[in-house]
Amino acid sequence: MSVSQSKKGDFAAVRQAIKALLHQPEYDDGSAGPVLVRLAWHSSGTYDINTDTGGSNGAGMRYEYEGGDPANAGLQHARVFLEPVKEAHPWITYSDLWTLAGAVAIEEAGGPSISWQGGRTDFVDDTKILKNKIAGRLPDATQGAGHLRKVFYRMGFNDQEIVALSGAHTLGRCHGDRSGFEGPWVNNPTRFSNQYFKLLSTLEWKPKTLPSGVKQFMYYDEDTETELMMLPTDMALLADPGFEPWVRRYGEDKDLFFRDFAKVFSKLMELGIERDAEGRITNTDNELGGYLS
Ligand code: HIF
Repeated sequence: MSVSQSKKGDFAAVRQAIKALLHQPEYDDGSAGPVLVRLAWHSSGTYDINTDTGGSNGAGMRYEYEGGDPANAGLQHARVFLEPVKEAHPWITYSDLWTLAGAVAIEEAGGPSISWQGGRTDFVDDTKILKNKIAGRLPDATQGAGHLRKVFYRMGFNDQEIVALSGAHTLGRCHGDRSGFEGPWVNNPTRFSNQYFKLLSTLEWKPKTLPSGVKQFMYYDEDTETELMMLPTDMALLADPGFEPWVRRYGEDKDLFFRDFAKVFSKLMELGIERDAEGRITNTDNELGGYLS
């Protein structure tokens, strides 16, 4: 057992520890932030409003059934970045740590402040993950608008919220050895902005088939000599009459995007969580429940 560097519930100390590891000169574009945002979202985005299963309680990706979901390929990098934080602050649950890391990464990349509350509990084994089949629930980037609606309506989001969330693809990049897709969406992928919407709605995107046979969309930016990319699901936002007006609005109005994004990302982190009036989680997932009370 390591000695805790903070008292139980001192999330400010954990925030500091997360901030301190974001700068990673040897990794990708120099920041661990984007992959931490992806970890936070994939840990929450399994929620199914109809069966009230999945969501950000549990940290089920530590177990093979959910961790080995092909949609989660590459997220071990994020978990490895965070392991020293867990060792230094062993009282925090993985489910709190992963969601908090996503929120901190967005804020530190210059994004809006994300309202975040703790208290999630971790599964002690994989029983619930196997019983509820918590895999295969995340979106497939080769699909179109119908698939996006199916997956995000299942989590309880509407069209405007789907588009607002999508702005997170300003951060980070695709990796051939993780998803099969390649490249960043924007020129400065460690800076949170509404650039994704601007580029999506104003540039001329061309289909491109990678040597592996994977199909994506590309734009070659001559100024920076960088090739930018969009996924088929990103392009689907532009082609759909319910999504497209929001793409344009967020491209034109950064403040509106930041406000709406903060709300919807916070909602994403709370999927599957029920709280009482004091903010304590009432649907804990194991006998370690309510660790803050
Ligand atoms: Fe992503 N996303 N995402 N995503 N995502 C990838 C990478 C990131 C989808 C597919 C992919 C959201 C929605 C969707 C981030 C954050 C969010 C990759 C590349 C794929 C294929 C993975 C790799 O190869 O490393 C699909 C189909 C989505 C439904 C629209 C969210 C809104 C945009 C919910 C979201 O927050 C982030 C950040 C990354 C970059 C990760 C990195 O390692 O840099």
